[in-house]
Amino acid sequence: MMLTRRKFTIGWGAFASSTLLDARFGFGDAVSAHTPLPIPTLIDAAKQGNAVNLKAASGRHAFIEGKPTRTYGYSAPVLGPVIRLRRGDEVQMSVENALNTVTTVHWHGLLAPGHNDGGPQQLIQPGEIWRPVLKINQPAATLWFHPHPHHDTARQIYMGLTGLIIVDDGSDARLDLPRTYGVDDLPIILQDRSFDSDGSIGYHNKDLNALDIAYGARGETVIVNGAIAPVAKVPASLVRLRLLNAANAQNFELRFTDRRTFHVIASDGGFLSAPVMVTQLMISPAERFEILVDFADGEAVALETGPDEEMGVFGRLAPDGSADYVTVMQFEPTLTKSLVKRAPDRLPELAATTLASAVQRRQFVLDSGLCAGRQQAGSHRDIPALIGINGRAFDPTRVDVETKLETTEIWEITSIGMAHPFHVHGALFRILSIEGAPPPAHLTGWKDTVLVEDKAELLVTFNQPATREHPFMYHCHILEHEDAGLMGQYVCVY
Ligand SMILES: [Cu+2]
Repeated sequence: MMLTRRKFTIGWGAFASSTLLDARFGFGDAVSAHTPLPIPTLIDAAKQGNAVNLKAASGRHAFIEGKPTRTYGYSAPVLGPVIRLRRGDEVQMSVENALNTVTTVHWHGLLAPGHNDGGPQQLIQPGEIWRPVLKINQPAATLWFHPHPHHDTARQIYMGLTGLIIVDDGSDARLDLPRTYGVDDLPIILQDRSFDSDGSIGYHNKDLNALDIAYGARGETVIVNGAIAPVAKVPASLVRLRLLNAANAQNFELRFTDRRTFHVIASDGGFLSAPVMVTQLMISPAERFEILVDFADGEAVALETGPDEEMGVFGRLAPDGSADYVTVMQFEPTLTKSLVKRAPDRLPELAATTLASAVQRRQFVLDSGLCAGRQQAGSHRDIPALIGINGRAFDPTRVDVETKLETTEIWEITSIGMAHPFHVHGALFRILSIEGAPPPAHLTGWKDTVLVEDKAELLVTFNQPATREHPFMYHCHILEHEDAGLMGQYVCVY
């Protein structure tokens, strides 16, 4: 029932119940925010013998002061640690499932074989421990990890199961980038939640209705690292933000209140070839961007997010529908520490995209069943006609695509009904075209997730093996779409 209410607060904000308009945690109420930005524990794998233990368990966390609620986390009440892994290392992971339900852990963006990828077949039963050995062999990047059990991914992530991975290849020091974790190198995990009046964030699969699935779960309150409108005290210098959109469905349209420019230096798979200066940045579910923000002027400033333009009237965040932009978090520069002063002019060179190498062109039509009145529309108006890819819903027993190891292919993605953030496991891609045009500069680097409004062409590189027993997934990262079947699977062999 709670999701029905969420739908109305998002879609028909003007009529939202006044109980939601609690000024203490309302959007746009920047001046009242005092919660310090929570900084997740850093696990530096190399400093502990490249053995990392994670425990997925339920906990309690007060998003709203004095109103703790039931949550899930990895070795924490909510969210999880930031794990730093070094390129070239072999890491013994151990994931204990202390939940009372089955889970998996997917290393999103990590280049690992299918049997280590943590997809829906890699189930960890309650009480069991999964012990994959991860060989880290990819350039520096910000990745993340989250559950992937089919039909329960959305709920488990919503309850708090999300952590970050930093792949370190030594380039931070070479490029003199901000790199002091928790000081001038900050993880920024962006999510949105709906809170009941008692502060709880219940999410019940059985209560999902057709519209919840169609639009994905969207809340009226943005949280950053599990806190509402937190404040980060930062040095009055250049600060690196590792942005992750870990929302179930919401696109964030980020800018600073004073419209300052900032540099985008990396996307999902690693560095861009040069910093890209922007004043606004859209980040869709599962995407990561690393940005450099200059706080040398010592002025406090807020990061804010605008309406989700992909959602039309459903994209407004403010509970009363009044504000276009709402506060995500604040930054308060302190003059005591001054670290890196300026952004580098150049970053590591990116390989040119060579179309000639592509051995296949494939088409993927993502349909969330939103187009009412289509031929295949069901007899009942509230039930989406079809949620699936190329006319087929996910079937764990069916392999949809067979790729060859060490080849590249052009994947043409078409969205029907609404914009879908398309994600490929086990591979990185470059965007050849998006909405009929070459990609904007900040989307020219390596990616594993891309928001497709109408159409995108991707050059996908396959370097990781996956068998029929442990195939890779490709899917929409609106988690309710994924759980409802907007997912396919591929193998990758010689
Ligand atoms: Cu989707």
